[in-house]
Amino acid sequence: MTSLLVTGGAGFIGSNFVHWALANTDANVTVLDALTYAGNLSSLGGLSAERFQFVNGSVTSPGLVSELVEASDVVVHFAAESHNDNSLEGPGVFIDTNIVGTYHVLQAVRQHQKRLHHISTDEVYGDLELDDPAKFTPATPYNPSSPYSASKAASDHLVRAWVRSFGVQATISNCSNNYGPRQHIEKFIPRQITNIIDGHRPKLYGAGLNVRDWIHVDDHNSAVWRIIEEGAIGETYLIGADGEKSNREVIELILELMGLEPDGYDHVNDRAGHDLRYAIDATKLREELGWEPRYTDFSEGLDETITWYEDNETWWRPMKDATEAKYAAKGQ
Ligand code: NAD
Ligand code: TDX
Repeated sequence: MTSLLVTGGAGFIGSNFVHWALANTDANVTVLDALTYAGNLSSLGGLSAERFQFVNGSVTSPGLVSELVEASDVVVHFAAESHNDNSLEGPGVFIDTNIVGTYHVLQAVRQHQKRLHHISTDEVYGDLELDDPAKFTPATPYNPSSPYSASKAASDHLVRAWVRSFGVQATISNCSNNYGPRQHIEKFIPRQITNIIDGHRPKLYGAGLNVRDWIHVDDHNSAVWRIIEEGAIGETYLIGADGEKSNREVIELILELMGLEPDGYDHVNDRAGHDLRYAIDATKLREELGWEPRYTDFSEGLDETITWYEDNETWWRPMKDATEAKYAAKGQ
């Protein structure tokens, strides 16, 4: 039986990965998570203690990371500061967690000769024009725009260097925008759903023409598992499910699915340096590893996600006022 060490497992994608892995594999899971504002222990509620344990700590603590890596077979490294808007307000913690934290994970897997899968983002490639037929591929040059994406790009480079220079057994995946249950309400889709539940109008940055390539979090995680099992060491796989939509289209769809007029939203201040469009070409993952997404109808996945937030107000309510106060101070 495989022992997984999942860093950042109390966050959005990590917690869904833990639920997915316990349901779909026979692996044991240890989560290492610092429980920052983005970590939520209730996202890991109800899991069997026979196959799951939680450790409260940081990837920036080398001794703890080394001890936990030594006790595991495979490390799945999700832990990161993940929100672009926060990286514009305070980039320092992005450098510490995303770059220095990844360095400590790499040193530990190097020392103990363990398999690593590094979770990254399509944002490392910068952005595309709206009318550009191109999509990101593994050959696209790195060109990150924000402190967040630059810190993730740096972490990818460290992983590649540790593979090449020290023979670390690692793979990397760069995924597009995820949606689904347990996503922090600072992010676009859950922010708008919870605003509507509260009787407030959704908030669109600028004109809202920016395009994101949406994928359901369970599809991201099934791809991660496929790469852990069958990916070639040293390779990078792009994960995406052909889900390009403008932000305006997404907000209109959320309003419609929640029974409101599609024009019932406000335009607010745009994000500084706002990337225009992301789009993933996942041919390598699909053809070499035979992966396929399960959620091919965005409207259906979005509807399920809306239902999750409607049914789980106790999960998000404690964060709502503080999250909105931060946005209000920036006219967003
Ligand atoms: P999230 O912010 O919801 O969760 C991050 C988790 O990491 C939290 O539980 C937090 O407590 C933990 N964490 C933060 N600093 C830590 C530290 N120093 N030590 C240990 N734990 C720490 O983020 P997410 O959206 O779930 O993203 C997870 C990963 O996936 C990140 O690496 C992110 O770059 C990547 N990613 C996210 C998306 C997306 O759409 N959300 C898309 C592609 C890639
Ligand atoms: O209220 C909002 N209104 C709005 O129009 C918010 C919060 C966002 N937006 C826009 C900005 C983006 O164009 O919606 C889009 C999505 O925004 P975010 O949810 O902040 O995601 P993004 O910046 O695209 O980054 C996400 O995808 C890639 C994740 O947060 C990253 O962790 C991941 O790497």
